[in-house]
Amino acid sequence: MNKREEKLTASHWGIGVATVQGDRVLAVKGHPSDPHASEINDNIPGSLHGRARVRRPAVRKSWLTGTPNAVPRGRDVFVEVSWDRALDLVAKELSRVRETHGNQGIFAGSYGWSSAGRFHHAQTQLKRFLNSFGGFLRSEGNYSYNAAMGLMPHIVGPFRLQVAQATRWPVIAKHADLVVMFGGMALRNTQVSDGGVSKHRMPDNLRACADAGVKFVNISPLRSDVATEVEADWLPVTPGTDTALMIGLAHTLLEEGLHDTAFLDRYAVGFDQVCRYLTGEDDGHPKDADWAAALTGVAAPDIRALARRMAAGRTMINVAAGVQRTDFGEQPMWMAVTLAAMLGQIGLPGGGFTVGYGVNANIGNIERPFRWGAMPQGVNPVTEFIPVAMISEMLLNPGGTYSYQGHNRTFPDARLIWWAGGNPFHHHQDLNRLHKAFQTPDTIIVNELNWTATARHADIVLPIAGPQERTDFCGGKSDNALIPMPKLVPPCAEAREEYDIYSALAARLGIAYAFTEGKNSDDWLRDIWEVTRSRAQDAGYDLPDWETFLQGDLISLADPSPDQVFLDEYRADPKAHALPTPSGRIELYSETIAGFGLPDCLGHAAWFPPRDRNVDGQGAYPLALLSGQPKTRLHSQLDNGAYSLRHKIADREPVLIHPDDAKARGVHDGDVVELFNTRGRCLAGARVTDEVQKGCVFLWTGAWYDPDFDAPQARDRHGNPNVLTHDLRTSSLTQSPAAHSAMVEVQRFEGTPPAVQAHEPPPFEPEP
Ligand SMILES: Nc1nc2c(c(=O)[nH]1)N[C@H]1C(S)=C(S)[C@@H](COP(=O)(O)OP(=O)(O)OC[C@H]3O[C@@H](n4cnc5c(=O)[nH]c(N)nc54)[C@H](O)[C@@H]3O)O[C@H]1N2
Ligand SMILES: Nc1nc2c(c(=O)[nH]1)N[C@H]1C(S)=C(S)[C@@H](COP(=O)(O)OP(=O)(O)OC[C@H]3O[C@@H](n4cnc5c(=O)[nH]c(N)nc54)[C@H](O)[C@@H]3O)O[C@H]1N2
Ligand SMILES: [Mo]
Repeated sequence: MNKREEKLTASHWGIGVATVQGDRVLAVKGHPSDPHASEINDNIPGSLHGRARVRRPAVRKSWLTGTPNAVPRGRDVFVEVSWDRALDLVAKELSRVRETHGNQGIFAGSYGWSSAGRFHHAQTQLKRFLNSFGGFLRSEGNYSYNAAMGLMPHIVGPFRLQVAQATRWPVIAKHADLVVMFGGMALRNTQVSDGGVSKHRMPDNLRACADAGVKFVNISPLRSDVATEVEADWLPVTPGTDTALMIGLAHTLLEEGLHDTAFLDRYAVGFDQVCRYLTGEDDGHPKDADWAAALTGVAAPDIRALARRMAAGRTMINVAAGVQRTDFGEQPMWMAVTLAAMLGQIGLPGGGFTVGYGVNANIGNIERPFRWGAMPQGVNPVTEFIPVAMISEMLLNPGGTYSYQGHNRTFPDARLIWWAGGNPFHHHQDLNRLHKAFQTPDTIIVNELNWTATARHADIVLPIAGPQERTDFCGGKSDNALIPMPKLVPPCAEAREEYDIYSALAARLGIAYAFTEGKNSDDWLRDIWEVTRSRAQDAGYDLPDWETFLQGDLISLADPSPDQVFLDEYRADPKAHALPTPSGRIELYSETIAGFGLPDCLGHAAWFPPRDRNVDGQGAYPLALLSGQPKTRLHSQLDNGAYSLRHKIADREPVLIHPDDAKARGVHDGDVVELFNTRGRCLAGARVTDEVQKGCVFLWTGAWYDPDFDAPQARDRHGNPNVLTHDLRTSSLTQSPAAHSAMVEVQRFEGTPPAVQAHEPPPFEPEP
């Protein structure tokens, strides 16, 4: 009998201490140095050793037998093959597509979070391999805060820098009176940070704010979008109407002379245009608090009172990323910046605006002291790209045109898709449309741990070793610690490290050296550690050698900027620290954007009604569907783990519904319900609660998509909101995903609900 050992493991949600016995991970608990470790760790053993693991390379039967359209992707059976066979098929197909369509025929945008780890990063590995092969068609942006990334450079500066420069929470505790949160600041989302988080600091930092007397206002359809650490006033708002609410607030400031003209004159451009819009000088519609009340469901006196309260003290305005993941999602951010400029506190400690507090564990809490080493991706000779959320659009309209950042562009023709480290059948909107789009390429290759819906839509599925089945190290993109990730157990069945898969392919394609530089995984890990070590030395830290590090505990470094205040230098000297915008100032009106002449994004922040409220003239569905990030997992990852499963209702994802909405539909807590609209339908488990605003339902993302192709609209049995969301982007400025803007109806499911099959492998057949 093997003895039990305790070893470190690390992930996007924190450091775990794993109990390992032989080839099994028995349990993973939080590291003792983490004051608020995430329970997502509890999913790891069940998922790592779950039935859904891809055990051998597998090929879709119709594709293998040369009749690729005989059975649609997503519905076909698979044939397990040897690694040699699978790699030969991949190499041959890559060569064929390159020869016939060029490298731009290979789409490897491959968006997704994959796993933490500096070396075994799925996208980096795939992109390095394809760059060695002459390049690939890429995607630009993300699903998280794409509208912010596309808009902010026009009006303030690069968004990623703003996140890193966010004012720190201890500064807010000391200086702020009020934090106004559009979309709340859900503690559940601060479990996670891209690349890893060593300590969950948010609960204690928020408690320090509460102790210091800082007040919070939660403007959100969900009461629980705010931590219990603080006492917040809840102002429920109709989803998608935050811009109108902010406009109403701005109008009150203007009407009552509470705006800071000195700040606006010195630090911003375009306030005149904003005033004309607020007062209705051009369109005859004054946009006052009464106007806003009619759109938002927030009473006019409450709007006026909030505006006065914001002007009365030091106020931080926060916008959750979810608020820009909506129709015209650029507008609430631009309006938040406008509002903050009117208050004149940008650059002061505890005042101004932030887009993104609460979006991850580290924003406003910690930053990395220097850049960690990473596997170099090489250079992509193909310059063609698509905005990330246009995947279905591209596949269904090769040669079609679209507008993006003021340019007219044409969709390329992607013949081969390769996905590694992401789950588009989790992350993309309107999954019935994506299912159609995924029928169009010649070949789809997916590297996966599990038989996700994306793997089931592939022609060739390559089984890969999981994060506990390979050696690596972790350093979060915005964290201050380095964590060893020793291999805990051998890879499941025939699963392989992705690096070894690409090395074997590179050898077949005659590009072995270009990809490997003659190194194996262990050589690369040492190289990347040495790069990290030498950068550490430049920053004044002495890191141990690789062996010592790998056998030791985490290494915590100092916080490089604990007193940071966003835009304080700009405030101190707006000439010397001019912003990287055309005017060098905050652009409340952008000549550049106005010059694009877009119908869905003007030269200043403006109100546009959400599109799904009136579908095809048939009348809107009555309930707004919100589908935020799940507390019990990371997106779709580890959905088949114990913690995630414990929270399901009747085996399905919980949907929160207000008692009045439930009563009107005869729905009781614990019932299986069906959510539907023109695009699709799914089953879910009803949780009746007044935590959610009346008129809204909240269905967490990440339940593995489980379509029943024999049911109407290929009904999903498990509760995946993306069968209901629309695939329209925020606007033609940034073409960002707008998942939070969908309308649905809900009914009780009568009869025996079909069993959920999402966590089972697909059917296999021997080779014909
Ligand atoms: N309706 C709705 N949809 C949304 C959102 C929403 O708010 N509402 N939010 C959006 C947001 S913000 C995001 S970021 C996306 C997230 O979308 P994704 O990042 O695509 O979601 P994940 O579930 O993290 O998918 C990662 C996949 O990588 C696999 N994986 C893990 N490690 C490895 C590895 O080492 N190698 C390989 N090859 N695979 C690996 C996992 O098994 C998993 O299937 O979803 C978006 N979708
Ligand atoms: N546990 C866990 N944490 C995560 C993730 C995860 O999968 N699991 N994913 C991580 C990722 S990739 C990201 S990008 C972040 C996402 O972080 P966010 O984008 O902030 O998270 P969401 O949950 O999409 O949205 C936050 C809240 O916005 C509210 N909301 C939605 N629409 C509107 C609206 O129109 N108006 C207002 N006022 N409120 C609205 C919803 O009530 C929702 O709870 O979370 C990260 N953290
Ligand atoms: Mo995200």
